Amino acid sequence: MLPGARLAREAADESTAGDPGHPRFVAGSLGPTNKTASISPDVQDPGYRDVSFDDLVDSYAEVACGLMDGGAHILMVETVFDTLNAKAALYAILREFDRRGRRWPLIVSGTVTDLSGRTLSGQTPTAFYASIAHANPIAVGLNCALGSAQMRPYLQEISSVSQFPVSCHPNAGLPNEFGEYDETPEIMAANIRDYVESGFVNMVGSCCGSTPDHTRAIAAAVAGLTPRPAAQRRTYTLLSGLEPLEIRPDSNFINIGERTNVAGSAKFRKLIKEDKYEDALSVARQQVEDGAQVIDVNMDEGLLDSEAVMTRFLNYVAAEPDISRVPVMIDSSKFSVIEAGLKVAQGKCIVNSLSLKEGEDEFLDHARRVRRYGAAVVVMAFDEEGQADTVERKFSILERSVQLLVDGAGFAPQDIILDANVFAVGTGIDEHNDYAVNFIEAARQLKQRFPLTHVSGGVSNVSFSFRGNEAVRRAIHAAFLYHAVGAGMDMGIVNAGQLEVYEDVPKDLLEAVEDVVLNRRPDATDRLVEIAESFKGKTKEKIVDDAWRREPVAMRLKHALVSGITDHIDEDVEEARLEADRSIKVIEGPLMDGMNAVGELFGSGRMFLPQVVKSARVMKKAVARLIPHIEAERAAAGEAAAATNGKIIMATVKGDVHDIGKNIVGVVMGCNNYEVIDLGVMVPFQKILDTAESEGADVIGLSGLITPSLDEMVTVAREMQGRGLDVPLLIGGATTSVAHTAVKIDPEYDHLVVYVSDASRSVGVLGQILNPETRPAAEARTRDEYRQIRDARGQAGGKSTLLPIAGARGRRKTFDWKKTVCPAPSFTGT
Ligand code: THG
Repeated sequence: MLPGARLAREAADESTAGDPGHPRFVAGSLGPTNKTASISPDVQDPGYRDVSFDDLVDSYAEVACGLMDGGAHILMVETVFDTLNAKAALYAILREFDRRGRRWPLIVSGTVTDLSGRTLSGQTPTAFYASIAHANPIAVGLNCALGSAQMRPYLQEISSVSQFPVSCHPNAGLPNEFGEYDETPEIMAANIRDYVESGFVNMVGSCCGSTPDHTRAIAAAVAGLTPRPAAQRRTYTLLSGLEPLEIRPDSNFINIGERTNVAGSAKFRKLIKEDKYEDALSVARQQVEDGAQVIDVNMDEGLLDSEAVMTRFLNYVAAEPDISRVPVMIDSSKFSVIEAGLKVAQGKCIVNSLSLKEGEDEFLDHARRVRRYGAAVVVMAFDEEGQADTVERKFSILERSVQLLVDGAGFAPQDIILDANVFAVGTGIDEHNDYAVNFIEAARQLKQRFPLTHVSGGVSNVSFSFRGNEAVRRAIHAAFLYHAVGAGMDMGIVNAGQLEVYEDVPKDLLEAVEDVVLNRRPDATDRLVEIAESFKGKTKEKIVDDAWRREPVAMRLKHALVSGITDHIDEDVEEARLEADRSIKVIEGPLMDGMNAVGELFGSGRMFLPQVVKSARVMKKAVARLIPHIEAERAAAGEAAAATNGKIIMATVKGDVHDIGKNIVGVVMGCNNYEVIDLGVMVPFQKILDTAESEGADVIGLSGLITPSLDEMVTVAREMQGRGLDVPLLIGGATTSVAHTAVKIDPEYDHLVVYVSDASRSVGVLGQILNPETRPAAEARTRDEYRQIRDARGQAGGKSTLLPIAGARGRRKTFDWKKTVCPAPSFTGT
């Protein structure tokens, strides 16, 4: 029992007793924790995680129990910056509800952290919604990070997709440069009133920087307004990776990429067995580029530790935004492997598959567990007797499965995908001749009986007997899909990018293929085998878009960094190195330009965090390639060797526990060959300074997220001065700002102090201040800038000084329209 919950409950009950017309409720909060389950903090290893799903489930279970036992009326999973953390919280909570046989009302509230309009871990608002909707909350919404004005577009998005009531509790503005919140109760109340009037929200409140006066003003502003109208229950499937995938009745056939399957691709199997995960990712990327809207991942192979390999590969996938934007289908015949996969994917996944082969009890047990992870599910047409090959058995097994899933495990019909078993035809065995026909007929009946449910199958299975003859296999797939999709099949596991258009199949081949698929004549297989030879080897290869490869090398390096492509980095770096007079110039020149472009794009919201981390890894590869040359050149010039570019001590200051941003900065710096000594969180200044001295640090970096950290940073700067240190001091973190750095921190320390706005900038700054050639200019520029900021604000108060209104108007920009030539638009209208 948590005493906090108990105290809140007592206060609420007392307050309600005094005013029975307005009952008070206690919402027990479960925060995001200070670790992220979706991002690797280790430079060397994108597959590594600081915290596991199971760890998170354990601690969330403890908190949830404490809150429920303490008397909280509602549980609230809030400030979700990484949806995988939230899914662990929901897993713990839903499991506890099942154990107690009772539900508490739930609220789930996400956080859009920057201008990219995504969560920190890279999900769009709708993708986030898809990942948590299984918890059936009484409200879903957004809180923190943004002020009431900035939150508008994201709330609008949540409101447009949510079948649940929508909540919002923004900050009182973004913290200003001194960590204060500028939105007055009036401003905030007016913005929130607008959300209600626009029909976006049902529940309102406020987060960081708000006061009881804000709450009062917000309550008054919305009193008597009509909340957002109740939304209809969603009936369309909504899956997600970093981005949502909605499947509507008018959606075209959904392609699920089959190649990331150790049993279905010799190439993929080899790469996984040889531990070549980076290369294995390219198989996944190719599928997505070729149009797969979901990727099927299967690691079932006798000699592999399938659970471990599934975990590791999906962790790698999570670090690749161009792959992880699509949902994952976790394919295994072993439930423990499926669970391992579910524990590492933040999106709404598909489990492939469950079946009745071990009976109803196990089926239901697995189904209920899948529900707690929030995944959709594929059911195969198997039962206690084995796999179904007749239409009747396919239909009756799958019908029974749907009933169990809906009534027994609480699945929505649109979260169920029926697989009526695609078996190979053209095998020469007469009993197999109707396999495709039976699938097609079962698809028709199933889609009619369960219109919201999907019908799927493994398309490449059907052509197994023509292995080795790609042209004929593709023709069989085209014909099979044409008829099955016409009957009601709306998803399929396919070799994305190698689907042939039905109309394009040569007519003679098509006829022979359809004879087999539709079992139109007894000698169909013989006839197809006869003509098959003549089509062998006739497949079109597709063209890849590699125009960027023809740009000059500096542009190629920039493109690789911005797009996170490592494929050609070695050869490009080598080319740039041969053009440069010293290898170090490649880093200082084109590579740094590329990282600056990344910083620019992130700052303006056109890149999001996982993409930045990926760029840093490309940088790491490039730098690693250059290091031996840089060393050799240094030695030849008689300069001392440097193992790294410099040693950085980093710490979250005393009083503050937040370190996710700092960890990311650490990754980015590490990728750029800086040695990072991370002292962790809540670090007193003594420890920071002692370590800096004993380690001979080149730079100290301070981080903090909450307002009191700003004062603590001033203290650290003052102590650095006191001890006579002279290393540069970097300042970063959510509430820090260039103005606070210039006005409050910089004056405390005679040596260089630099504000760094985000992780993507850290390398550019370090590069300039640690290079003796660029240091003087960079230092002069920074000092100059900070002096100007101080002057503009007046040393004393630190606040900006405002001109009187007349003075401000006197500065108005005037246009002389007579002298200005306005170009005429080339057309008018829309
Ligand atoms: N239903 C469901 N899941 C499934 C299947 C299904 N998962 C696995 C499988 N069937 C679908 N995936 C594949 C993947 C590859 C192939 C067939 C089905 C395939 N591969 C080539 C072969 O074996 O000839 C391999 C060629 C190569 O090595 O490159 O055909 O039915 N729910």
